[in-house]
Amino acid sequence: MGKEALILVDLQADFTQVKNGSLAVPGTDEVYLRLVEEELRRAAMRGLLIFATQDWHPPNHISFYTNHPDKRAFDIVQLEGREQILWPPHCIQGTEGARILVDNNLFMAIVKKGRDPKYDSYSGFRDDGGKQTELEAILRYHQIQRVVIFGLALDFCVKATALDAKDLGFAVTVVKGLSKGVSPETTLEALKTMERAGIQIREGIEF
Ligand code: VGL
Ligand code: ZN
Repeated sequence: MGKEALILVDLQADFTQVKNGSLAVPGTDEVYLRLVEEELRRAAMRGLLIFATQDWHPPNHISFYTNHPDKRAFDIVQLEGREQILWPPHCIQGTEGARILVDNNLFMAIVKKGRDPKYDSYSGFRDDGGKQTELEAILRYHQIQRVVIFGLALDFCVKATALDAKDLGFAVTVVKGLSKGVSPETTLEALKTMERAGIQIREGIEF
C-alpha cells in the first residue's frame, strides 16, 4: 500500500470553542479534542509518522479584516484577482491562540504556514503566492506515498491541503470524523470537491 503518514491540520486554540478562539469552529469541544489526541496516540504507537500544520500569521496579515479599513469580519475582497475572505485576527505568531492543542511531541515536524503578511495560505503545502512550505520535501524524504489528513477547518485548510497533496501525486484520505467545518454548506461543498478530485473520504482512521 505504500508508506503512510498522518497530517493534522491547524488544531489551534483560535479555531476552537474549548479555548474561546477568535475563529472557533463549531463542534470543537473537549470531546473532539480528546478523540483526536487518542487517535494520534494510537497511530504513534503503531509507528506511523505524524505531521502537523500550524497557521502562523504576523499581526499585519492580509487575511485579517482589521488590516483593511472599513471592512468587517467575513467580508470578501479581491486581492490580485483572488477572492479573500477577511477573518478575525487569529493564530498570531507566538500567542496562546496559535498553540496546537495536543501534545506537540507527537509530531515529527510542525509546518508553519501563512507567515508572509501579503499572502494567505490555507494549504499546508504552499501559500496563495505559490511559495512552497517544507511539507512536500519532508514527505518525499520519508518516502511517503499516502497521506491521511484531518483537523480544522474541513472546508478551508483541510480541503486545500488535501487537494494540493492529491495534485502532488500522493494518495489522499480525509478523515471526516476527526475534522470540523466552519459552516455546513461549505463543508458539504468541500467534501464533494475532494471526492471529485479522487480523495477518499473516511469516517475514521483505519489501521
Ligand atoms: C483557516 C481560516 C483562516 C483554517 C486558517 O485553518 O481552516 N481558516 N485561516
Ligand atoms: Zn489563517
